[in-house]
Amino acid sequence: MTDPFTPTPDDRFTFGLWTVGWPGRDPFGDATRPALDPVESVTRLAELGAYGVTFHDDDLIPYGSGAGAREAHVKRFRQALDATGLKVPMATTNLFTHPVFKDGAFTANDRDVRRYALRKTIRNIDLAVELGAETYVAWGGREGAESGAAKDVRVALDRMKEAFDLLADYVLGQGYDLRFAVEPKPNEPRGDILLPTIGHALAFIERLEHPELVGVNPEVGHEQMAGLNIAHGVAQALWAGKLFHIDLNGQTGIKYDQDLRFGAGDVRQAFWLVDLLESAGYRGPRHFDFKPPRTEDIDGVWTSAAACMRNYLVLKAKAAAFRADPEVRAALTAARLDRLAVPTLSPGESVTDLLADRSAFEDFDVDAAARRGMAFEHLDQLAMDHLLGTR
Ligand code: XLS
Ligand code: MN
Ligand code: MN
Repeated sequence: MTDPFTPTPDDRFTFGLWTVGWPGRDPFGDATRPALDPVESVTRLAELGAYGVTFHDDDLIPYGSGAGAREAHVKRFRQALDATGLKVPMATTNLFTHPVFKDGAFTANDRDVRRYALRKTIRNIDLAVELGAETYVAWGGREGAESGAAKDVRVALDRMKEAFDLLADYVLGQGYDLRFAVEPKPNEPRGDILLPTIGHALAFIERLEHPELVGVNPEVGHEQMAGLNIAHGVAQALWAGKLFHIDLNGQTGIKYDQDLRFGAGDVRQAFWLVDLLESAGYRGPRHFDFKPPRTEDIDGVWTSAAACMRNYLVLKAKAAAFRADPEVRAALTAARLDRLAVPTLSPGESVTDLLADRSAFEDFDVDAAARRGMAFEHLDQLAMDHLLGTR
């Protein structure tokens, strides 16, 4: 019997080259694994059933490569893509490793650094489009500060807007079919990062000249680093029509960015997130941005990558079983989810009508309404039973 949790390209699972390729260097220790050739990553990920790969410019073309070397790296990569059928739905820029970006890229205090960051980004946008990418992620890891006066946040946001406006103009001018996805993160590597949460990013996007070209790329662990509920954040992004991409991984609470494999960490939030993505009909790639722990050798890397996809498919099956369970349907009705879907005012009803409605206030039995239980615990326990495999 085939394992029902074996991924296929139809599942649209994608991985960053920097995820499986992470050699395990952290602030306290050296690399524990050798560098991984992007071509090997493409081959192995295809064998595991992935749909595509994504990259930062410097993951594919080592920083500082000359024109000839650059061309050779791209050619080998393209050949591996052709041989395996893997796609490149997204790409992004490394604007954080080189010391020149120590005070940020689009919002660095130094104007020449900002201009360089824009050029580096545009160069990789051209390559991303050539390779078929539809989404360009922008994670501003170094856009931030460790101290108060060092960054005038309002002015820095002006510069951030300037950068996105310019990039949107560029994409439109070139006739590219490419949208941007801002990736929020509250901190690390900066003490505080600008656009720290999904909500901050959504508000920022509305101030841009081309908001239609810009959405978000929420990362599970990043919202959880801020103590937030990732499923709620993603739901708001969906509500705003702004879920352009997603970074799936695992995190246990408010601490450093753990980048655990998807499903590890807060498994309940992972369950609700998969339930949301699947029931909302999210069509984009399911992109894993995780780091196989530095305890692992290369076999452990592929075990960890395969587990990201397996856990997604297991949670997808469990969420579907939860939604299809007749007792869950009854519990949803008992919890009055159907009532939430009914608009608070009737069609055509005005505020004057509401004020005239004595049943809404004067005759409303507040105490009786306050006594009604919501029956949420039963509903949640059914979800727990599905998740734990006891239903
Ligand atoms: C780091 C981010 C990064 C982005 C892409 O915390 O998750 O990997 O996804 O630059
Ligand atoms: Mn992360
Ligand atoms: Mn990420």
